[in-house]
Amino acid sequence: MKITGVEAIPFSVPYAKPLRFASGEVSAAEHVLVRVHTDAGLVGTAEAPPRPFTYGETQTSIKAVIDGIFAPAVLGLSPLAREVAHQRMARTVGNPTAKSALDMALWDLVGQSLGVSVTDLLGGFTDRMRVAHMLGFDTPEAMVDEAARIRELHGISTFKVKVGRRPAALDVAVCRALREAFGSTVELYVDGNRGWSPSEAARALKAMEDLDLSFAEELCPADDVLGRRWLVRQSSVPTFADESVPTPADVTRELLGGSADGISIKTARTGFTTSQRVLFQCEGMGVDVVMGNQIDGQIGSLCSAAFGAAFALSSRRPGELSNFLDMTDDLLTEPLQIVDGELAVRQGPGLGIRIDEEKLTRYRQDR
Ligand code: MUC
Ligand code: MG
Repeated sequence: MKITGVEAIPFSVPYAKPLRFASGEVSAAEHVLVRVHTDAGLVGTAEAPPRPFTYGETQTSIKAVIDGIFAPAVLGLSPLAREVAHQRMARTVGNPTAKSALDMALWDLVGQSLGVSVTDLLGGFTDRMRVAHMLGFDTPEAMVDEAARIRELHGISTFKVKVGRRPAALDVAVCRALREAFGSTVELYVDGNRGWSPSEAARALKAMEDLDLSFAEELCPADDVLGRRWLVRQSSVPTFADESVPTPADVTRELLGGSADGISIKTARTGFTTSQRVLFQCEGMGVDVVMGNQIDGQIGSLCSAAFGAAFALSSRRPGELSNFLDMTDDLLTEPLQIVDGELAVRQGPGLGIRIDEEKLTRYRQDR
């Protein structure tokens, strides 16, 4: 089987409710659908969600780098030759989301050709993931209402609270309101998206000391090298690295430097091949992971779940797999369902993605 073509299709689906956080805001899923065609007639599929404010990629840049550089680099290769594809793509630095979508589409093809799911191909640990839901910036009342609604509708009881506003008292009030409203029936953790300085983060963590937070993600920027180490040393909760660790080398740097205790793995930015490396690296170093969300649509969430469920360590914690609930629509013929706080992995073969062509025609932006 050989790769005969790669399509990068920009599409946009509006959000019902924008998601706001310290580094930006998302009000439409302006993503790129990636399809890898083969001479066997099989098509591998994945989606690339650009986050310009985080990695500098845009919908336009992702399409351009795939059309102009990555597609020509993989044409004629066997989808099994993922290491060759990666070696060729690695000549171009950056562009993690574009590379990852292509990588996941290749794994989809390998799974399809063998007749097995990607979860089984990777590790086959379980067939489902517990789900954590992200609460974007709003008033304490609105965020408590949102958590109650999501718990009622989908049985989700783990919430990641977006923090990093200034003054931090706004976010402390939200976390306190959530804990008071739900007591010990919910798990809470926070994500600052680099919004605070190390000293602001230290004060905020101290003010939330009694709230039983499971961990705190990316409270201040990785470039605050000494400040981050200082923060980690005194933090009463484990600190996780997210956008500071887009590569395995970054993971090494953050962990060995004492700047993080755990790692967020996002298939949108490390695909399956590199996510696997990061996961094994964390396992080898005895470090916790969480399956994060790059504000993926249903295709991306399905990919995260497929990876998370494949391994013991990545399925241990609830994964962030519910951002698609904020979208008005999506491209799958069979929408994802979160039931009793869990998302089941598609049984495949491959990733089990089937695109509704009528919806793609409606939302694609290149025609
Ligand atoms: C998160 O965990 O930070 C926000 C920006 C991004 O790249 O991912 C989201 C969620
Ligand atoms: Mg994060």
